[in-house]
Amino acid sequence: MTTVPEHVAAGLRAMEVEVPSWAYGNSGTRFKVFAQAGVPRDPYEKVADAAQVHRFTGAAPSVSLHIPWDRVEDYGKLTQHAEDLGVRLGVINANVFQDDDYMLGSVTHPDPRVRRKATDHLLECVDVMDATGSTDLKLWFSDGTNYPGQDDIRARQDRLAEALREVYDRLGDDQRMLLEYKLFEPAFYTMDVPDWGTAFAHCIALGEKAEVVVDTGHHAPGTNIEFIVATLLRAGRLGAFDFNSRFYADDDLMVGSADPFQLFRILHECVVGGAVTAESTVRFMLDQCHNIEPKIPGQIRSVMNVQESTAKALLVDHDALAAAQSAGDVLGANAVLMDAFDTDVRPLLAAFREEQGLDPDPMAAYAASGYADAIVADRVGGTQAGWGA
Ligand code: PSV
Ligand code: MN
Ligand code: MN
Repeated sequence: MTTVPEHVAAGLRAMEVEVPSWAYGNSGTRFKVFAQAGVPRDPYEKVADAAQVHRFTGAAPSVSLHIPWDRVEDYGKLTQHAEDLGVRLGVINANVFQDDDYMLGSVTHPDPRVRRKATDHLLECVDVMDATGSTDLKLWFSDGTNYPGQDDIRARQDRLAEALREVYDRLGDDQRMLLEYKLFEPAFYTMDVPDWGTAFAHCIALGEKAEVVVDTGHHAPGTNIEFIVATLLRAGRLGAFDFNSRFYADDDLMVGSADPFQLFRILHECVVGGAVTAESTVRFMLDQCHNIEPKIPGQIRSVMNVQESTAKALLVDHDALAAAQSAGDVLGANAVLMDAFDTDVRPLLAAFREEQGLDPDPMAAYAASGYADAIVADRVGGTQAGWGA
């Protein structure tokens, strides 16, 4: 029987992955949405599916909402529903990118009427946080331009700063603003928050309650994401991750599927930076779509992938690493890291799950549970994930 070192168990207990409500709805590319049988018809059913991921992994106790995709009449009822199912509502994601008014931008739009409408939506999201008890507001803006000269780059930054300030000032003492950046798409010449530096600059100007979100799919190919993570952790401004995998752009594939080594390197920096502890305020979220694979198993697999990379990062021998680094032993230091990465942690994770009273094989346990058949029988006419809905 594999024994789980206590510091590894403590880190794994601290690694709580937040799942996105939109992962459970139908999704696709701009070419085709493939409908799957049994997908949720409303936010209540999305939360129910998210609860299955926690039931079998024990590591996904919260679910992010996206407003208006998950708008409901009674947020207290949805909060209670989540609690009844053993999970809680997490980050509230604003959506100012799916309205005709936002063609030229939302909070950076040249027209003050559109800016007002967008900012009002962000303020509505803070109201939702008050109702659900969510502590974090996540902001991603599709704002940007397609052509040089289309709009004034600096004026757009001023408009962005003004809107962020208004929303920041509305936050309660225990609430945070998490600002997400993205290099390109849907705008192709300039995005108004294209990179961590722009997000960081706005967060610094706003105050301590503003932190940066690193979505792993939002960088240029070859970008050293773990360096960004280390830098933000060092500055105390890493608020959260949107985890996913990509081969090309913002592919939103399962985290750890395209490049498990990159995920390990990112999580190593998180361990070094103290982000994988019970006291950490860094949120580890998934932002994925399961276009061709079944959605709940796709989420379970993703949580397991995060756990595997976390376990490997926790196994790094930090004393040996520090000794090799200070001795200038380049190959020795690299070997310490690679030893951890090359460890097969699956038996360790199986033992960890058994210690928690879980099935050691979450994928098989979910498949055997009958839940997938039950939702196909129960739910007729599932909706899209939000994209195009
Ligand atoms: C934008 O690409 C993004 O990563 C933002 O986080 C959105 O809120 C999310 O995708 C929607 O899936
Ligand atoms: Mn994202
Ligand atoms: Mn994205």
